[in-house]
Amino acid sequence: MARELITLLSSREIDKMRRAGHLAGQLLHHLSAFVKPGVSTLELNDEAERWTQAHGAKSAPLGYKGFPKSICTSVNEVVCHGIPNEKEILKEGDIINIDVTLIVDGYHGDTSKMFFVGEPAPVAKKLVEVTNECRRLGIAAVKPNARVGDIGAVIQEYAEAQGFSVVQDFVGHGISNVFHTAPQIPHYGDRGKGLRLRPGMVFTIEPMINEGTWEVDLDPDDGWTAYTLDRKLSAQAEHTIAVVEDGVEILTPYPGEDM
Ligand code: EYL
Ligand code: CO
Repeated sequence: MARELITLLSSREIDKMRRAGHLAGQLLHHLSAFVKPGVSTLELNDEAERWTQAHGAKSAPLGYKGFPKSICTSVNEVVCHGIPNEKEILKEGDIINIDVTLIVDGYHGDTSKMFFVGEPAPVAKKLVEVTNECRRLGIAAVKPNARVGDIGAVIQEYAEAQGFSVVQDFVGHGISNVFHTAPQIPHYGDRGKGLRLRPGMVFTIEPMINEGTWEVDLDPDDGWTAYTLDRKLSAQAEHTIAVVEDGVEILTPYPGEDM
């Protein structure tokens, strides 16, 4: 495997990542109050864009590779990159991932979280809990001298032990003053393999966990929306993290949660 150049961020740059990341976590928390039956995913998008501008930040997804909206809203069988739409109305029992990326002072904070619309079915509740635990375990594997494969291994082992599958077509990514850069962070793999982690590396961990098959299917019309191939449920949880001397720092904390 070819060696890639991985940028190490200075503590000044990590300060900027922290400011962008904390604001992104606050935006997710703000949007949580709007998630209820009868609300369209476009309304969530428009509230996100309004709040982002009011806080002096910029939405990174808007216009990125032609993406048409400010956030991704991925409901039920949508794996990721769902496009907010006025005709998509949340209903009782839905699960939705809201994925936000803010730019503050040139640096990016990228985070996503699952929300329940009313009361979830038991399998939906378990899928979301397992997905949150996958993210927690992946983050807990991060420290200097650990390897990228350690992250994927703990996520894949836990998800599969719980009877679910790990999406392979989308991975975590380096992030800084650019939205997506090296390294890639698969949410599957082998312990002890891959890039060795060093203080100053900053990347996302964003496992997508499926109820059924891990295979995905891109929407042929919009070219963005990824569905589960079997149209069973999918969930995702994302943080931007920094490798620090004594372990890991979550740069996108969700207010009131330690993860
Ligand atoms: C834009 C562009 C196809 C996002 C993320 C929006 C989506 C699909 C072409 C990653 C990659 C968000 O938030 C993200 N990762 O956590 N592309 C993204 N787009 C887009
Ligand atoms: Co994201």
